[in-house]
Amino acid sequence: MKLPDFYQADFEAVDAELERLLPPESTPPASIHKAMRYSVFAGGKRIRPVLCMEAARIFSPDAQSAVQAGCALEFIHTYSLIHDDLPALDNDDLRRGKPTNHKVFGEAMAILAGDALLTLAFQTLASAPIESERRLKILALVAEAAGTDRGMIGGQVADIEAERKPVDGAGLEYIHRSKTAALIRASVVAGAIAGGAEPADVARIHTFGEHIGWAFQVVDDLLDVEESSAALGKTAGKDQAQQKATYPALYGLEKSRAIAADLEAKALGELSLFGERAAQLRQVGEFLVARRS
Ligand code: GRG
Repeated sequence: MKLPDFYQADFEAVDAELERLLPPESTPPASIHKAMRYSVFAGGKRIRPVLCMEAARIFSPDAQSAVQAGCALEFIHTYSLIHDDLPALDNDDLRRGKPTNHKVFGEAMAILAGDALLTLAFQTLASAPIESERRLKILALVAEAAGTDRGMIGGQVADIEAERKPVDGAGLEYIHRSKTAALIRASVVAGAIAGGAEPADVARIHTFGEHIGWAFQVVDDLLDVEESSAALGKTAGKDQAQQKATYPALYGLEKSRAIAADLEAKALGELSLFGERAAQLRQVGEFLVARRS
């Protein structure tokens, strides 16, 4: 799917901000800053910061205040990928078509680069140019989404514990909503709050983010089965090899595609009240679910 023009502009704004927020490679100790920068600039799609900016744009013409919050979400996302690739977790050599962080910098530095990016994320949120009450709300919701109770780490733990075991629909839903959807939901909710949305509108954006994030992970499960490693930029077929709990494994390909389509429809339905103001966020949502590397 071709990316819309505004996506390129958002992408460039995010990259410039990431560049500003990350210490230069020359800052001592240079090794950690090199490792952090390697993964942040390894070719990610910047979905989470773009979602954050586009959610903010529904409520405010100026998405500038959301760029910094969006970068914090990209730091958390990048840390999760670095740690997920480690030998103790997924043990992967390839990410975004490049050697994984620990393959280049060693395991110790990869662990520390992940830790440092998570820490920098909260430093970044704490200093974001957003009115203080709203900034605090964003800090709390991002911490919750990255955490253990229905957040990213909780989902990752449930994912590991479900390997090679039968998992039912409720268990699978918990994993996908926590491991992946929580951070995507936090990205749009943070953007909406940064843009000054009222609580009822924040709730709509929350439901949009939850469902589009869940659909995104169902599509990711499908891609792992349907695409090659070269097309994905990471090792394909790993879910089956590791007997992971996935939608195709539980429901088959056809039903999984239908589930992804239903989740997408539910997500996009939440935006209808915003009309044209949400046109760009809608397009990013569609891209997420239609994505092909
Ligand atoms: C290790 C704390 C910890 C958590 C790991 C999110 C996660 C939990 C692991 C990462 C691997 C994985 C299966 C992630 C699911 C979400 C997903 C599909 C990530 C890929 O996101 P994209 O497509 O990646 O936005 P790019 O490369 O574009 O940034």
